[in-house]
Amino acid sequence: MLYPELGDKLVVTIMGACAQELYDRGHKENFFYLQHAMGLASSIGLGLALHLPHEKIVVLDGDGSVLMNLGTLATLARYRPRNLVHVIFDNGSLLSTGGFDSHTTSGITDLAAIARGAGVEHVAAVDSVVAFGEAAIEAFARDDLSVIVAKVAAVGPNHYGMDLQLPENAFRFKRWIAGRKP
Ligand SMILES: Cc1ncc(C[n+]2csc(CCOP(=O)(O)OP(=O)(O)O)c2C)c(N)n1
Repeated sequence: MLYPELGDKLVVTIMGACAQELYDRGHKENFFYLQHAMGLASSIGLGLALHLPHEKIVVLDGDGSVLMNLGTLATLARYRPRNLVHVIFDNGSLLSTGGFDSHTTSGITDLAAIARGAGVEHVAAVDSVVAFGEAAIEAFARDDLSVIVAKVAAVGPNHYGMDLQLPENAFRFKRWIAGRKP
């Protein structure tokens, strides 16, 4: 559902299932898959958003990754980039490394509540495809920081691997940005 909307935006994903699913849909030069640095996709997204105010930045994140860098939500709220959409796919699991339960399992930790408490004004918590689509459309149209926490099943791709290493992805992503007209 998201993929057709991402062609003109800077997209940063976490590693693992999220990156693989986007890559398998068809890589684009405006996609950056942040390998290894668990939790920091939204921090990279914040840097991009602040320095490229004319671009729309989309971060595709996971619950385990956000839990590893919870301070990111407070930092996002503090700097409030108007051009950043932070999507957290909350599958309650560290799916990419074997499917261990995360703290959001069984309703223990509520990431949307944490985002609101951190000071993010526009937070959507969704658990259906339709509600997700509506939240995404609103967030892309909104001229303000948006966080979407989407409850999803802990189901991922049946394979991992990309013909694109992190440094090459980073160089090409940077070139794509440089080639954009302000
Ligand atoms: C600091 C650090 N610890 C552990 C890992 C190993 N690791 C890679 S992906 C992942 C799970 C990510 O979970 P989540 O963000 O919920 O995404 P999901 O895999 O469920 O899509 C882990 C533990 C890592 N890359 N970095």
